[in-house]
Amino acid sequence: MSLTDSIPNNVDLADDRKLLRALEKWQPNFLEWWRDMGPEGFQQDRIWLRTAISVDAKGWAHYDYVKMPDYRWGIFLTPRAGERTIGFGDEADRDVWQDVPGEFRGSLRRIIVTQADTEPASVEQQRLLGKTAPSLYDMRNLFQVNVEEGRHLWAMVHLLHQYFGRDGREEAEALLERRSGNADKPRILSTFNEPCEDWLSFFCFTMFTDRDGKYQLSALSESGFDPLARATQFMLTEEAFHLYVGEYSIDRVVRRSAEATRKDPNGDARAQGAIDLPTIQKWINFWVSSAVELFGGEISSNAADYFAAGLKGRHQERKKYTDHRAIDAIYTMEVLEDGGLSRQEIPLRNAMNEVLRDEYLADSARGLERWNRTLAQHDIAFRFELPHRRFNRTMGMYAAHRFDPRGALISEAQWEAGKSEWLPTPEDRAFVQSLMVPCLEPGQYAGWIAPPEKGIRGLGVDYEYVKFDGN
Ligand code: BYC
Ligand code: FE
Ligand code: FE
Repeated sequence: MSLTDSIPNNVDLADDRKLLRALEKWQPNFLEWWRDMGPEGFQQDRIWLRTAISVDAKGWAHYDYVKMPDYRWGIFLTPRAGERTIGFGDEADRDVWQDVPGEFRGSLRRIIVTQADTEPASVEQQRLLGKTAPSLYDMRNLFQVNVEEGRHLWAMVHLLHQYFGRDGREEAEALLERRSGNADKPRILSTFNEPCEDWLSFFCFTMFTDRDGKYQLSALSESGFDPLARATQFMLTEEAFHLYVGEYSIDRVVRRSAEATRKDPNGDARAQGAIDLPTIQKWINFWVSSAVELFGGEISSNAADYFAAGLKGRHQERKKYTDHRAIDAIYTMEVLEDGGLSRQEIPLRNAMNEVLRDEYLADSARGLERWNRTLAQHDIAFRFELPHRRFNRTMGMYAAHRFDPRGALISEAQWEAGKSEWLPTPEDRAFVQSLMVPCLEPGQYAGWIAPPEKGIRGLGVDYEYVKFDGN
């Protein structure tokens, strides 16, 4: 099979010898990275997976059993809809760029590398989870997410190779060399160095960290650099499933927790082998507060520069906004002053990280409401609360002080007294870990999670999503 066959694409790879050669050199290194740092075990098993094969909205994906190293990681750009102009910033209304403008080369490279780095990082973080999968259905979903994050890496590496010359090729190599959580060569962004060692963490990751992905990709899909806009637009089609895995799987955990709470004479879900609701809340607090950091500083000249240059817009910039220049507009935020919080007006362009974080938090809150409806249906009084954006920060202007989950300024002593109520303790982690036993018969589900109501694409919940014929 020729390389052009093994890389499904709509970027005319076969006609671009130089690009083809560059990707040909990178591909074996990617595969080596996948074998070393991708899902441990299961590489010779057949997984029922979705593969992107075109950009046709009605039929872009193919579903079949595939061994993960044989997955066909492709390169797809959403087709251009007519002539496009830059949607925002100082360059608004000019033609979009088909090549990298010299003056923005450094910024663009940095944005693309940062985006790219998160994709393999997440695969590394999740690489041991297959061993404790609560069902074949869940295992398949994990691997589906993993191979697609691999494709997202390909999408960004394609841009680096095609538009950034030698620098781009070097960055593409470096993306395979950094390692999540490694002290000497860590991944770029904080959350992507956090361990993700249990399935509740995986579901929180896909709910909250992949959701940062959704909003960052959405902001980049507005970009004046057309190839980036089109690449990220297509990535968003895959992203929807990752978010579904997070939101729906947590709903299943919540359902089981609610049932167990009702069933136990003392209302103790743990005694019934389920995860109790306060523990789930702690996981939410941890992963939300970690994901919130990924939006960058509240007041950011980087963000202002990216917006001014037309590189990174707002979520649904073209659809939702009318003032695309945002020159005179202001954003009011609470800043720390004289040991307290006070409202301050910030030039909107410098607050673009905060604008995106607002969208993110509102969307996350919607997810919590859904789980709260599940609790209400089970006659449980407990309600999940989204932690405040100021809670548990290590970066940005709120990092200098302590805040409780509702955003109130508290002392170090209050923080020390409260934190074991708010965040996972070693005991909580040990408990959740104790539930992580593999459950690998078709149709069987671990006791801490309710089975899904339906399987993937009309298949049953008892379908053999993974065939163990490799080991
Ligand atoms: N960790 O002006 P500031 C996804 C750095 S997720 C470490 O505050 P800026 C996915 C920053 O680089 C989406 N460092 O921030 C999800 C800067 O460094 P320098 C990923 C951080 O630049 C799940 C300094 O702090 N995509 O796709 O406006 C599975 C101050 O910069 C962090 C993107 O992120 C952090 N959390 O905004 C798989 C899109 N935050 O200049 C995949 C591309 C900030 O001092 N990235 N810093 O060296 C960007 O647009 C921006 O770089 C950021 C940061 C939004 C990340
Ligand atoms: Fe991704
Ligand atoms: Fe994702």
